Amino acid sequence: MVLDSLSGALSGALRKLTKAGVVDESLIKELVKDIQKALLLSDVNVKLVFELSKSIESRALEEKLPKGVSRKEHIIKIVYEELSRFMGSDTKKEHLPDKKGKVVLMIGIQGSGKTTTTGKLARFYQKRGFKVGVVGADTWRPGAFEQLKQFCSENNIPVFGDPNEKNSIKLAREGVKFFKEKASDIIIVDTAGRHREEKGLIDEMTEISNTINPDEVTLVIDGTIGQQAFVQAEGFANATDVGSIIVTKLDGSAKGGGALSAAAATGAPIKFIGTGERIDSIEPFDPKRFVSRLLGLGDLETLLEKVKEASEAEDYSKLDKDKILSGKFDLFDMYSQLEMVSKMGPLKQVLSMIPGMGANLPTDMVEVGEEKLTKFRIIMDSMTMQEKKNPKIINHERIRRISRGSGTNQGDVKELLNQYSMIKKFLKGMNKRQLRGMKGKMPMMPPGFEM
Ligand SMILES: Nc1nc2c(ncn2[C@@H]2O[C@H](COP(=O)(O)OP(=O)(O)OP(=O)(O)O)[C@@H](O)[C@H]2O)c(=O)[nH]1
Ligand SMILES: [Mg+2]
Repeated sequence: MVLDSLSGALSGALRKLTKAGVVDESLIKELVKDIQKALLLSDVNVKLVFELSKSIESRALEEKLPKGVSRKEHIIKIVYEELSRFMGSDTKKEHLPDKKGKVVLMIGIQGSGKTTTTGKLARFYQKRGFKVGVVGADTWRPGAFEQLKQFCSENNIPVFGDPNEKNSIKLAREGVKFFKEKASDIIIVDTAGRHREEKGLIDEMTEISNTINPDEVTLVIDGTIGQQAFVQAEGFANATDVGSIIVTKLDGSAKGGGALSAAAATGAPIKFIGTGERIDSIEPFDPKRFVSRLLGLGDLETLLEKVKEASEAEDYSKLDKDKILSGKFDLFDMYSQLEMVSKMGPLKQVLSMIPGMGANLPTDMVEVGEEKLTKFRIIMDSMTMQEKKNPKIINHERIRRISRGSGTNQGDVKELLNQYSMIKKFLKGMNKRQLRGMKGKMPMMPPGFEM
């Protein structure tokens, strides 16, 4: 999951609280200390950590307990609220374009992820039914246009550009004009991150901005730089009117907490986060949901949204949540499940959104790639209907027959069956109520969080 270690440490701190006998001042202080430690390890700025812990501590000690709420619940709520605020829950953000022909200018330093994020954003809007257009106005990076075009072409996202044109301002102007004439809903302009000198980069960015007059300037920041994000964001904000921020590479970054809190501290809303190299690895950033996931409280809404999105993309009417959760599912279900999950992103990432899964996901839940899916399909084609409906009957002899019939080896067939029983066992163990109870405002407590 995104920010694995921070999430583990924070949910560990909360678990300690819920397991404790009495809640007194020293316990609260210990909780605050644990949270401080977790944040500092994630490269959050010391001053920010200090401010946050002070407000958690004083609220936890001084606030009157609302009726019907236990002291522990109240403290968890405070931690949740304060951390959400810390991640920018007070800033207003609208993820969908608020006007037709909206022009978004992407800026950021070299390698921050502008080009990748441009494609991801275009895909995000395209999936939601918007007509998108992408403009490549990076004339500095060798092969910049090719990179952008290649990333977008898989999904038929139209890209405007010219690898031989050296004038980025002209490209930006013509590209925006081109897509406006095509009545695009949203036009995203990718710019250069490298330049001979920093001043040149800022000048070019300002000139492009003045020429195309974007509705929104989006700053892309590399999440692996941690609290340095603040200085970088301030630098850009001084030169241009930064309307939103996207923090990338939060997958596997140990400093992600620092980057997010630093970006939030600039006051510009963080609208999206990048969670991988694939075109679908982008998530709208909602501090409340994010923090609830970070704390191991689960984020069912995001999960359901993703499920909905994937099933809308193609019709997976076969998918029956109750059937899956009860563990009574067959190889057909597994296949459509895996197919859907592969559209949503790594399985582990998806599962981490289920309340209670938190950081305690089984590490052997492997990611199933496209290639493997194809192989699984071929193997399944060589199975009888009975075998697909009831994989239990597949013994050694049948495995041999299936592998021969599908031109795969026996290990492949066994892998498919292992995958099946692992997922089945895992889903069976999930409590249905865990999924249903998440509708309220306060996130549900995972198991082991006795109140
Ligand atoms: N793991 C991971 N990698 C990312 C993410 N976003 C971007 N990258 C990778 O970061 C590298 C740089 O991304 P680009 O999109 O080319 O960055 P850029 O800002 O356009 O770079 P310049 O054009 O040189 O300024 C690429 O290898 C991307 O695949 C992310 O969210 N997660
Ligand atoms: Mg680029």
